[in-house]
Amino acid sequence: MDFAAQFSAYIERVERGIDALVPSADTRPARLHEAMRYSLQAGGKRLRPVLVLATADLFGRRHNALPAAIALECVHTYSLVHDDLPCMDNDDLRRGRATAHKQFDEATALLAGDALLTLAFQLIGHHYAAAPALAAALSRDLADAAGSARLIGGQMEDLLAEKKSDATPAELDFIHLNKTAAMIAAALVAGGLCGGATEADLGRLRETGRSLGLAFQIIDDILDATADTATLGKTAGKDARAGKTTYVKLHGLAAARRHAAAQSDAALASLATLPGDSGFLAALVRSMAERTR
Ligand code: GRG
Repeated sequence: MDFAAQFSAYIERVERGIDALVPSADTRPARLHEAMRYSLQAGGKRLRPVLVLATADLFGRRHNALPAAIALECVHTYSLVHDDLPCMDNDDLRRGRATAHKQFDEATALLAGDALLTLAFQLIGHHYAAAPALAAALSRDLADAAGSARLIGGQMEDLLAEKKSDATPAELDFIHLNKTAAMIAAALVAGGLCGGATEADLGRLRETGRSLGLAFQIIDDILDATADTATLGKTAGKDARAGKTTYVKLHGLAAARRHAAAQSDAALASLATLPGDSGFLAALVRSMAERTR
């Protein structure tokens, strides 16, 4: 199967998984479950759940990785819903649709985000109950990636950095590593855990996620500066308007592109140290380096 066909097959599994594993829209209270599904089913690139599934396949898929993949997408989507709220980034558009608080209201968006975060851990607890060591490792790793020192900590420092126009490269690295790379690394590790990867390979997956995450965020900054809102499905040009410190602002577009390419190459190099055929994951890294949204 070529990359595009394999990618579509993974995306289809993710979409079916979301439909099957997230409470139906008529579950009481319907408004809350509608809002959770609205944000999850708006599309998105599905990078994190596809990373979980493809990495589990690389290691032989010892356990069904789909619930873990949907758990990762739930945490990611909650972070987007909360990031869009008026008290944070205050955005009206996400994944080509009205943001959750615009479509519903602020309180519903806040609760839908809370519920998505909680659902992630429900999915892990329920679906891996027969493999308690795996359930514990998945929960621990996801909680670490999403917690106050990583995803939420990165978001906190990002908000603090917005209030000053002179954030340093080291501060920017902290933000990128925690706000973006932590969840990407967690996706690779969750796939490795479901596939039965060794500790050494889990370390290699973490290393891959760090580099892929940095590349992904630099490209996000480049796209914010160069692409249009319709293509991105979210408001473009926000960083420059807010005077935000980004790779593009600190180093210029050409250097930002070189940094992104170097990080993608580093991700490919660490992928190459893994056992088995990592061709699909390598093609995914390359497609993320070339993405236009
Ligand atoms: C509110 C705890 C909390 C965290 C918010 C995700 C986030 C942190 C902020 C959104 C803004 C941003 C640029 C985050 C960096 C990570 C990132 C590039 C997220 C967007 O991921 P994509 O492009 O989104 O994979 P889709 O919609 O395709 O899933």
